[in-house]
Amino acid sequence: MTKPLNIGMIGYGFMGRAHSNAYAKVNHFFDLPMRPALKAACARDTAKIKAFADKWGYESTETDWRKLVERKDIDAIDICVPNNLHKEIALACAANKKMILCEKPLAMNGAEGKVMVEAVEKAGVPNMVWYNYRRVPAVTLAKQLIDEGKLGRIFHYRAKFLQDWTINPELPQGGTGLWRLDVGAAGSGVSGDLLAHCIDTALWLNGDMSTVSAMTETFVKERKHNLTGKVEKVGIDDACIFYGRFDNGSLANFESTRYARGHKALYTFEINGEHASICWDLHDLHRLQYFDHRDQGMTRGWRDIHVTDGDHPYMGNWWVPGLQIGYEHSFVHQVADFINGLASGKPAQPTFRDAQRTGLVLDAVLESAKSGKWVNVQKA
Ligand code: SOE
Repeated sequence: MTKPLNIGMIGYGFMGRAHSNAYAKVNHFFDLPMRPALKAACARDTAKIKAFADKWGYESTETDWRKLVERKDIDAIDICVPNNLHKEIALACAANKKMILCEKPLAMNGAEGKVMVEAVEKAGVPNMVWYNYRRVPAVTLAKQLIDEGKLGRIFHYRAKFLQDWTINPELPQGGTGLWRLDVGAAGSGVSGDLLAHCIDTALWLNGDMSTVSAMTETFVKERKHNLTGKVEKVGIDDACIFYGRFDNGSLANFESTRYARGHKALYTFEINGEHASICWDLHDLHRLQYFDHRDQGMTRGWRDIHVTDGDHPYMGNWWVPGLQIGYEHSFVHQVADFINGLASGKPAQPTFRDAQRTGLVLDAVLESAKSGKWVNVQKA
């Protein structure tokens, strides 16, 4: 029998569903030495967590995360709650020797992240942060092409994450579903929520960043707060644009906003190297655009790679060539990699330490937006 990996899930929102789905499916498609067992789901609202547990097949429920973290029958805790709770829960997990799979961003800021990295490393507990887009096969293929040197020297890295769901000034902030608008719960706005993804992918594909210059804007300055019932100042950034330099000498150009009418989750990146360029687009996530200047002149042009062949990353585990997969599969891949990392002793990335690099870029971006000056990125 495959060994169980007993999961305790904290939270039941969008990410609670995405991760639960991954735990449930992963062994159907990947040959792994362990099988996630959905042991317990936890949230304050008894009725809601019972309904969630029932729907996704969790064996039991808890309404106090501290109890869950202390349970002897749990191996790994999945933190799927607003960002302001990540640190406290992660520290308790480390103290109780639980593995941790933490939703992104790792923490509210770099200072919190540092404490979390130290705690998990001191306790020696396996840890990972859910930057899932690394495991979209087309993005993983981009990584392979870059690592093989196909692009040569990199000149430009351009990324955007555009949404449009907060344009309505009547939309409240705070509470279930809307905590991302509440600076007290989220720490920041689009920078921590959306740019965090772009930065994680960029650091993975193109290495560390040294310096940034940013600007942010909050278009709607006040919103009703769902928890207090009062109209309160909005503390998050609604939009953030920044430039920067990578350690390899290439230039960074990043933008994210929730005010790009018509765009729902348009995460795109483009990388320009001396020999070749790569483009990727979340709305068409199973494709990778590739241009190679070394191709024969007459037929040189952008290739539209349908990333569905058996030799493409992860794809040999799914259907047959030509049949694409989607968003939820990136989470399945991340669980598979986490389990293989436990077995091999080579931890799946990003660990807390790796994700802290993104946190430090975010700190520099927000500081630069505030001061109007270029800011150096601290080294993790
Ligand atoms: C916000 O709308 C959001 O759901 C983010 O929180 C996720 O991290 C991102 O992947 C999609 O957009």
